[in-house]
Amino acid sequence: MGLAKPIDQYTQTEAAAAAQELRQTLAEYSEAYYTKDAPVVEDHVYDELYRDLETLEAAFPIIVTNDSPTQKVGDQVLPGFKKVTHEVPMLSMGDVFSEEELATFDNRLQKNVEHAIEYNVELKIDGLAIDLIYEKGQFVRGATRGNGTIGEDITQNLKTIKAIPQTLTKPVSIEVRGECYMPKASFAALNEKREAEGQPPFANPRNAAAGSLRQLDAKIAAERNLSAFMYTIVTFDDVQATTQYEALEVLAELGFNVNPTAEVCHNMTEVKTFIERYQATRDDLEYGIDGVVLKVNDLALQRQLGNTVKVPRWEIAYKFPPEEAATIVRDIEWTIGRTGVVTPTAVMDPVQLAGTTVARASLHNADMLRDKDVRLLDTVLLHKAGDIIPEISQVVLAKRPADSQPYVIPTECPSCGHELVHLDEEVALRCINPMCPAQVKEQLTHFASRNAMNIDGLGPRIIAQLLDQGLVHDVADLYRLTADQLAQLDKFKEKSINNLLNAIEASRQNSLERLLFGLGIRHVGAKAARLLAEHFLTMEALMASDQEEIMSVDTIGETIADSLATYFADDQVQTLIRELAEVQVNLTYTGVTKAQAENSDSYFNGKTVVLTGKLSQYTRGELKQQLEDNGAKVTGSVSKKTDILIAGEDAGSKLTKAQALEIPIINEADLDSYLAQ
Ligand code: 1X8
Repeated sequence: MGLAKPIDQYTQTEAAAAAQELRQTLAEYSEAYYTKDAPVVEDHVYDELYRDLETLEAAFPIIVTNDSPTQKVGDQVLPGFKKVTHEVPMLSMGDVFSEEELATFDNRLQKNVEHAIEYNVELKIDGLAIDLIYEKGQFVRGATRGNGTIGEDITQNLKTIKAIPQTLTKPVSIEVRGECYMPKASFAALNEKREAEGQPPFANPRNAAAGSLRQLDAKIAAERNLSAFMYTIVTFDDVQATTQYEALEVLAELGFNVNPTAEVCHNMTEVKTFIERYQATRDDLEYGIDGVVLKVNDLALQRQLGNTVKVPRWEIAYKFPPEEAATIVRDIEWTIGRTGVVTPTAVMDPVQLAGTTVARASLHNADMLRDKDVRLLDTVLLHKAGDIIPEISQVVLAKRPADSQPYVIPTECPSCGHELVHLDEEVALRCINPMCPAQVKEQLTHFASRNAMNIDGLGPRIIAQLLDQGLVHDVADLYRLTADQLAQLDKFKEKSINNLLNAIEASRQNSLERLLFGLGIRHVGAKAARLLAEHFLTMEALMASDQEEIMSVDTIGETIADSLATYFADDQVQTLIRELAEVQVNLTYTGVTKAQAENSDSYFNGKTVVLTGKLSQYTRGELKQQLEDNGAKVTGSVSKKTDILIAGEDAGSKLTKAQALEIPIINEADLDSYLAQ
């Protein structure tokens, strides 16, 4: 017994072979124990082989198979527990993962039934199935599901759970089933304690509940704060219930803990509403759920429908998309942004996570990578931050390969090889080579983007080609491009060539703020660019100005002033600006100045305006700008000081409030005539 040699002397191939052999042996022993009721080895033998398998799989996570006994929770042999036989087998349940499959389930049942089928819809608790037997009102036996026919007697552990009554409210004999679970709060506290004591944390509440029920020492199980919901009456001489919903009421009357959320649904629309409600609010529940269970409510109809070989025909689980998933890190990629910041991204085996396939997750910066200690070939748990962005929550240390090495953070730019540095006290790692090709590509993309020079059709793919073919080195080169040169690009025909040349041509006339923003000067966003352009009017004036004058501009502070000074002091920048002038890019402000706006004879001059609802002809930003150019002050909320509300489609509370305050309201359709006034 035990492994043939120390784990660090195994190659992956040897480990895979040894693990496969162990799985086969364990499956034979398990079959003998459960199904044949004739154990061929003592419990501790099984146990040791199981641990050997765990050791191999922990050292080589890649060799783990889905059918490995280590991957199953709650249904392995529990050495040391007495076996029990379930007179009524504990079946598993069919499951579906989409509304279409659920509709198929319903249609199939409905075909054999004259009237509309009612479903009792219940939450699917993420825990372990348990079976409880009471005689004359006294709890006498509690068991796990095991393989469905033979389970383990865990009466002593279950007796420690407050939600499981020792004595019922009536002296009846009854067998019931339900789910034992660990509340989220108990789980968090338990893991905190385990980590403080240097023990490995449980991966999730379900594993923690399983691990607790598996304790031979009931004192330990007692400390784990488990709870339970009961939902099925298996046998009961005094059955009064005719529906599943009534059965739940009977269970509650007898003193069982019954989940309060069950609802009778009369059609699939009601079922869908139930599903959507709990999918959206599951995080607020104090226990984990992984779906909902639909049960034919009529118990007589349940009996009539019966079971297939494996599962009841009258119930189905609708499983929520998983909100946490485990996968293996294959690579860590570094991308270089336009300001030279390099960002690590974990590239992983694709997994399903909350409804999408995920294969990449940002690690944000080198510090976070180091803090989380993510390494190549690590198994990691993923979740979605704010329900959208995939994020690595933790490394599963138990599955880290034995020969794993800390990930070495690069010291050189992966694009140009220039040394990477931390500027000031920044967390971000930067490539400070201004000629770095990856940065130049990002800079050009930004330059052409909508809020900058707005060159339609000049996206990252075209820019990459222009750079690769050496047609462009910096933003000034864009204005020297010819039709012949563009014809060299992949799939670029006359029409695309003309469109792009026209878009580039048009951008020469842009007002200064677009160029200032497009240059990508650190800390100079679209808003600061506009304020600076409006104040200085020309690039020349801005470049000649001192810090003090820059900081005199409303809301412009030292950070921006410093950044501009550093930027314009650079020889290469000065050359670039000269080149832009040479290729006739406009370097002056052509927008409306504050003074002009204040003197505007527009209807909106001097008025406080609020925008609400969906606009179709303008973006919010565009309309706000235009109103400000007309001398208006645009604010966010309606008050007595509001002069005008501009309301688009589907306007909500702001519209109601404006109506209540009798503030003039302008629809988008009428806006043009007011703006023309
Ligand atoms: C499993 C579960 C069921 C219910 C809740 N949570 C579960 N994990 C329920 O019926 N409310 S039924 C069930 C099964 O039959 N395997």
